[in-house]
Amino acid sequence: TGQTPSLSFYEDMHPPAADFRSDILAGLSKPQKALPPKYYYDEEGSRLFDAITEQPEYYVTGTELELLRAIGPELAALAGEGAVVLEPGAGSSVKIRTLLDALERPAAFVGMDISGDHVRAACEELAADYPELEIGALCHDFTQKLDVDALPLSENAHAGRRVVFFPGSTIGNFELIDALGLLKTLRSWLREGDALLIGTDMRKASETLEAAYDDKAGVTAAFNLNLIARINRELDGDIDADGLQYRAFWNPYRSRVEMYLMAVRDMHFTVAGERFVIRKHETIHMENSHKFTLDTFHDLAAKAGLKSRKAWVSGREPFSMHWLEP
Ligand code: AVJ
Repeated sequence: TGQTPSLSFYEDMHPPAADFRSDILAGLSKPQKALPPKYYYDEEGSRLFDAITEQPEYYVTGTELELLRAIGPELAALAGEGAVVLEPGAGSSVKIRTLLDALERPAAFVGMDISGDHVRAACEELAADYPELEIGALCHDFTQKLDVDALPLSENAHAGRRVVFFPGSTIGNFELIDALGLLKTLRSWLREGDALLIGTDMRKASETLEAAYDDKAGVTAAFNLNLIARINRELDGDIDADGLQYRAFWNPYRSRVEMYLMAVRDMHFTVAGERFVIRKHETIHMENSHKFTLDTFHDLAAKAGLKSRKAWVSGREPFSMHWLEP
């Protein structure tokens, strides 16, 4: 219909399908049980994550948004007129809107996500509010090659500076070796003069960190236990969630918050027809959230061939935004 905002393009690059069953069985079979955090985000998990961002202890989302708003004019100056913003894991969210609003007449936005439906809906929502912007959506994941030059954008847009936007300290969820690989991938999308704008959470008092990842209202605990419920539902499992306690602790030696579910007693359970045992006080490793200093993040970026042009640190709980260039 004439009312539906249209995208400049939608391209399905057919990312390799994730295999929930084999990933979960493999994780539960490890000597240190572990569940891949990418499976947190089913419908209920996404709702619970949104609820986490509203908890008073979880400073990450609010702090980053505040910082992004504060540095808007500086970002506009660095990006110049007619920039092209690319966002992996995109984006009808308030963060991308804040960036687009700050920039001087951006030419285009390209959203990417492993879920085609999700990225398409998010980009269509954005298109409704940014009629001047060329907006494209890509169903794509990081492990796939991407030739940005070949995207069906206008000549005018291709001439603009590329700004790859990767907020949320998502980089912190990867093991450092994988974070390096991801930075190299993002770097490969950039030409001379283009930039990666990335948000990274910083080291701070352990009390602040442990509270942020184990809020009083129990939302983060529920977020973790939701993955157990999903396994029970989708893989015909019988894990007793009441026998698992959520624990988050700051590991200063690895500069990260580590999140676990710990068994309060021995439990036998079945998932997808396979039998498992978890012993009292044994843990399932759920997620890591790495925290950086400006220096440790710059060192990592440098290994990926990215130089720091500018970094900003939020006023209250320290959180950083980095403008990196090839
Ligand atoms: C969205 C991955 C950045 O590590 O802060 C928050 C995920 N997990 N609380 C983070 C998360 C539990 C979050 N990231």
